[in-house]
Amino acid sequence: MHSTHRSHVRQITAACCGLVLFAGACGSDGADAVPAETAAQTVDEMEPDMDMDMDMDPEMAMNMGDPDATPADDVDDAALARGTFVLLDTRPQGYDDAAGSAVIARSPAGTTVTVELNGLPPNVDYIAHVHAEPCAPDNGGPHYQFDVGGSTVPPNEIHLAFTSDDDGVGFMTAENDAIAGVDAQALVVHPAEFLDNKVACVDFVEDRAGAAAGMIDDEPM
Ligand SMILES: [Cu+2]
Repeated sequence: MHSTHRSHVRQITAACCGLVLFAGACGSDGADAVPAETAAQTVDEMEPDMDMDMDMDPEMAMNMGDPDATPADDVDDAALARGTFVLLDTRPQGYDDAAGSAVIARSPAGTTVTVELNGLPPNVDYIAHVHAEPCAPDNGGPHYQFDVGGSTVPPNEIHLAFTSDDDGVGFMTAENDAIAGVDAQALVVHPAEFLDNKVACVDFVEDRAGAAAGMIDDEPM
């Protein structure tokens, strides 16, 4: 089931690399005095740089999610909490059929969050965040932060960036090295272009009550 979703979802990282490659190719073509053979060589020489960029990028890409990461409900030795999306009044038009679920796994390896949605408008970019309050009454309240008052981007917050596919399906998993506290209570999905138009919210409910607190207590300091 997950793999089906994965294959549908556009990989933002791949799209970015494509853009970089395209820009590089344009640069080479622009130098029209360069013989074809040399131009080809130039492209070959670019590849090590590209690989280097890709080696440097994964941490950043990982922070916003990786569709191929182990989904939260498959994480070993995890305390799991999950829920289904409730539509929010702040949603734009066209979202009445949006539905899905989100799972958060706290394990000795840290935190994994997986989101699955269907019924979305196709080919739209989304951002989901873990929020620090329940869905009601304040649509999840502020973003969950490991260090409250600290950085507003990952890894201090948990963000998932994804794009709905042609069928309106969205899927993403994000990992974090730290174990999220009990205040990581909800997940909210926003259109990337209109962050205030919160679409839907999940209240995380533990599979086994108290398991998350136990995992947090056991985290080595
Ligand atoms: Cu949010």
